[in-house]
Amino acid sequence: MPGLAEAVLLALKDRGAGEVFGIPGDFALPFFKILESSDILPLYTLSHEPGVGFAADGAARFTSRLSVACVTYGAGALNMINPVAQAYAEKTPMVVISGAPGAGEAANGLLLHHQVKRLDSQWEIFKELTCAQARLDDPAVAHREIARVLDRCLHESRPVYLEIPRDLVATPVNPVPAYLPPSGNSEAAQSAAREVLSRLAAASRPALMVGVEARRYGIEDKVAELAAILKVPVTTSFMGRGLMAGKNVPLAGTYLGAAGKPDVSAVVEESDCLLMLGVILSDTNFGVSGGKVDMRHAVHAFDGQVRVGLHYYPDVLLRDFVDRMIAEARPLDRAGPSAAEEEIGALIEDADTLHPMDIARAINGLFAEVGPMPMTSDMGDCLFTAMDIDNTELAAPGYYASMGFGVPGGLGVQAATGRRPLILVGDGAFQMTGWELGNCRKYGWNPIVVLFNNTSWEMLRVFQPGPAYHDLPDWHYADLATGLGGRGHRVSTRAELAKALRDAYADESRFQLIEAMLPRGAISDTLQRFVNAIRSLSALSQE
Ligand code: PPY
Ligand code: MG
Repeated sequence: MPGLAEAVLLALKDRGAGEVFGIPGDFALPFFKILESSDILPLYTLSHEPGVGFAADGAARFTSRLSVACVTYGAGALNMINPVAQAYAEKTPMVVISGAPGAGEAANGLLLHHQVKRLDSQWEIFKELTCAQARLDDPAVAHREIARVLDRCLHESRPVYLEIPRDLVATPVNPVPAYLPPSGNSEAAQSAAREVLSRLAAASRPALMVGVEARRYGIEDKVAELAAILKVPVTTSFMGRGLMAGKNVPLAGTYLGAAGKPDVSAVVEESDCLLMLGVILSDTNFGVSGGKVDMRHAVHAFDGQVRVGLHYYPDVLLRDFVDRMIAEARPLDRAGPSAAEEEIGALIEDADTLHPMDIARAINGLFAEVGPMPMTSDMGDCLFTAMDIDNTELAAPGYYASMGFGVPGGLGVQAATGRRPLILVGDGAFQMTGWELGNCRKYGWNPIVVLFNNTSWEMLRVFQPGPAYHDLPDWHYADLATGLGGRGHRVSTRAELAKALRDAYADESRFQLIEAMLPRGAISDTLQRFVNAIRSLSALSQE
């Protein structure tokens, strides 16, 4: 019989986990020791727990597999609350493993270090952030508890929480049962598919919007197949930007409501039957549409159910629903107004000052030459700028919108996929988690980081012009790269940016930090439309 820690690791591996991100602490030391000596999954340590959570999140988004974030009790786990909350909101299957006090340790009447109010304060907090939890304090049932929690993680594609008392890590437990795929109601999937197909056929402007669940449940190819049969315009949600990249589906673009390109918004808002597959119905995905999407004529397949107008089919797996649609779909041949994304043109390599749109142009130029790289983006204008990078795999916190994801998320992508990522981040977010780049050398990671340095919390300035606290000092980040084990490039002109990108791409020996100096107030076209939209909506509501 395996010991408890080993049983957890074997079950994780059996369910597809490829690695563990973590930071140890004394309550977690016994688990970490077994993690290393058992050699079941590789361990990547980072510097601060938020980085651990973001790295695991980035890994899961790219691989569509379980990711693992391992921390110690209290000071460690509570440091990771925000990334776990984001993973919950944005549906990433992250397994949080926390060390915990041993069974006898609570009995001596003293407060234990790292304890908040009660010994189970952390448990209560994580209950709110995860979709299933287990405290593995009973070796007789641990195998079933581990399977229950890990299976839920995959079924719901949301974080789960496992707490391991430090004195039990080597206690023998029964082998964990194999993964049990979800069943779903196939009859409901069939009826839903038929109703939706007939609604689509009756519509004059049917359209498809693809959201993150398509990636989470690994069915982008099926969605592409369905789109190819139906021949209707295809869009992605804001969160889903980067989905269907390289899938040979003519993509009209990414829906951003009034912040988006008008022809893409028209496809969605003028549709009389919008089929949303795996789309998170959030304000960032829909809010700036000013209520223009008519949900009574829309179909929303999400979180294990299919909503058709005002009724819904429960217990329908997205995969089954799409399979049933593929089986019976007929071409509708309503290609719609636009089948290709608008181009922003090539970068002019001259001595002009940089604008965010030049960064999009420069990256498009690089990808055209060398092929696309997997991307992560932080929150801020870098993410809005990414909307003008040709549709390329992109993971970003477009809904929960935490800062700090970009750099550690990208490291997670490289750890989990072995692919060299391109990371977009602003100076504000870089100050939070950019230092995790110092861990690249240890693991041979060599991301290219494009740091949008406008010496501001520029996006906040956009929401609330005026206050001086939006100004950030110029820390000369590129100069710090050498000390962290990478190479820095500070660029202020379009020609310098193009050269730095090429040099960075050619130098695979270490991470590359391209610090793109941007004037305050220079914002991407999308952020500008976003601002205009918000202003005109708030003006309308004040009338
Ligand atoms: C996300 O950002 O959460 C996504 O799932 C979108 C995505 C698209 C392509 C690659 C990885 C993630
Ligand atoms: Mg900034």
